[in-house]
Amino acid sequence: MHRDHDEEYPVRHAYSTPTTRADGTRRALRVGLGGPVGSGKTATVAALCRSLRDRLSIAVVTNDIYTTEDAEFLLRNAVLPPERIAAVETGACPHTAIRDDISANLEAVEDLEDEVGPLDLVLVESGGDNLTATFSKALVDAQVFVIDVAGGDKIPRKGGPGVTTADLLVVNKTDLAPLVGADLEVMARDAKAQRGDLPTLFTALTAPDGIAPVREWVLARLDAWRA
Ligand SMILES: Nc1nc2c(ncn2[C@@H]2O[C@H](COP(=O)(O)OP(=O)(O)O)[C@@H](O)[C@H]2O)c(=O)[nH]1
Ligand SMILES: [Mg+2]
Repeated sequence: MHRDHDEEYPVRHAYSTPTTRADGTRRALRVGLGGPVGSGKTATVAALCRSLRDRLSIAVVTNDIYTTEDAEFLLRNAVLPPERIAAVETGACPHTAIRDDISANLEAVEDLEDEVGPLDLVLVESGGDNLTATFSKALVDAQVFVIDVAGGDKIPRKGGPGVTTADLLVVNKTDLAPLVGADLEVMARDAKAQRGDLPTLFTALTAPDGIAPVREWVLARLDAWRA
């Protein structure tokens, strides 16, 4: 490092992409979903699509390291028409593709907007990652971090950028809490200590309309986005 002159680093991805499209219309709200493998990110994406697709125009971008498995799951379960689902194969650390070199993801989002027309909501699912995964602000407008009770009730306490800074923390699979001895009150208390005023929601996607709390949060973000 040179001490004899001030270095000016380019400010990479520290800004949000423009909120309007080339034709002047407002672009979709982009929401990123991150979190460990198996916590329920794809299940959350699927449930959100099912419960919002009749009132919103939605598209999804999935990230997998070596496969397009999550996109195939969403296609197989017909949560959206196929032209609304795009898969990015990251081939490397999943967080690189959502935080550092976001070009493949940004291109996928922009292609969807161009190809299926004006969208209200784009969901970007990260490849399963560890507790450090965060999205670039140039890729998404808001991020959701999904953990589950089966990973142990210690996870919120362990912190990390996903848990501490995500716009929404989702603690999923509460139906399993009694089976794995997870104390939801401890998880809520630790999450509060890590996150201050940022919201934490508990879900069981196995329950009827178990996605409801997350859906309401997304709709509130969308209202704020449109305002
Ligand atoms: N018991 C239970 N299982 C769930 C819940 N949500 C997701 N799963 C299951 O957990 C597994 C991993 O979910 P998935 O969405 O693929 O996780 P991802 O790797 O984060 O995308 C799947 O078998 C889901 O059916 C839940 O709330 N309760
Ligand atoms: Mg997944």
